[in-house]
Amino acid sequence: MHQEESHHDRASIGHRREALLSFSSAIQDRAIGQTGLSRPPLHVLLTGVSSDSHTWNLVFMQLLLEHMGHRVTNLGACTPDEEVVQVCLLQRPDLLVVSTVNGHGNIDGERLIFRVRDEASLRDLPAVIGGKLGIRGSRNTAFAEGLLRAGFTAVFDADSSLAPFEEFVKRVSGEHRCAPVLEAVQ
Ligand code: B12
Repeated sequence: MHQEESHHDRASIGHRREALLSFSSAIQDRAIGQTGLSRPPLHVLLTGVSSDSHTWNLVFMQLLLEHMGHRVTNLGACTPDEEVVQVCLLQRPDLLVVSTVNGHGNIDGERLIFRVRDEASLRDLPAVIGGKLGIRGSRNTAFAEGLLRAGFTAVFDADSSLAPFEEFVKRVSGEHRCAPVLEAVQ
């Protein structure tokens, strides 16, 4: 009787797993259909920088990306650099989005992206930073060049509209899929 039950349990777990898989693929199809995405959603890793305790910027960015049809892992505020790197290595997101508003973003962001690019397998990961990059208001754009040189793929200032960011995400979604991790053998 006990054995029968466990056989039954296993069968029912199998059915449930199948049902879940078809459910999640239905959700994905629906997401693609509803958002007009012609490709599967991106997995976006969203994070604040280590010193920044602001959270509404992260909530806003998560909602924006989800509204575009993408899947977001939000690491929240004050995330240590090492945690961002480890989650990138473990989860292999398609895009890293760093949001910062406390004014230290140009310093913390530069240190973070140096650390990310230190990992050979994360060198090509599309990674952007945006928000209030410093404490110079509209002159924060001056930080963009340094952040790009440090390794970010794109930099967005809070004063500009979100359209360029949305365009960028669409480009990543169309042209880049998370490649299998194949490190170049020299
Ligand atoms: C609410 C608030 C707080 C709350 C935060 C509560 C919370 N849970 O988040 C509290 C009171 C805790 C707080 C604390 C501090 N704050 Co404060 N805070 C604000 C305030 C009033 C609103 C921020 C907010 O929630 N906005 C709503 C969200 C949705 O908008 P957002 O953050 O601006 O994000 C938008 C853009 O920046 C952009 N964006 C953001 N990230 C990204 C990323 C990408 C890729 C893209 C494309 C766009 C983008 O898109 C978003 C939507 O438009 C702002 C002033 C203001 N009016 O902006 C100051 C402000 C951000 N804070 C400021 C400061 C200095 C601090 C403190 C350092 C103060 C202190 N001395 O303790 C601390 C932070 C300490 C720390 N370790 O970080 C300054 C930052 C200075 C600067 N950058 O020039 C501001 C600008 C106030 C000011 N005018 O001086 N703060």
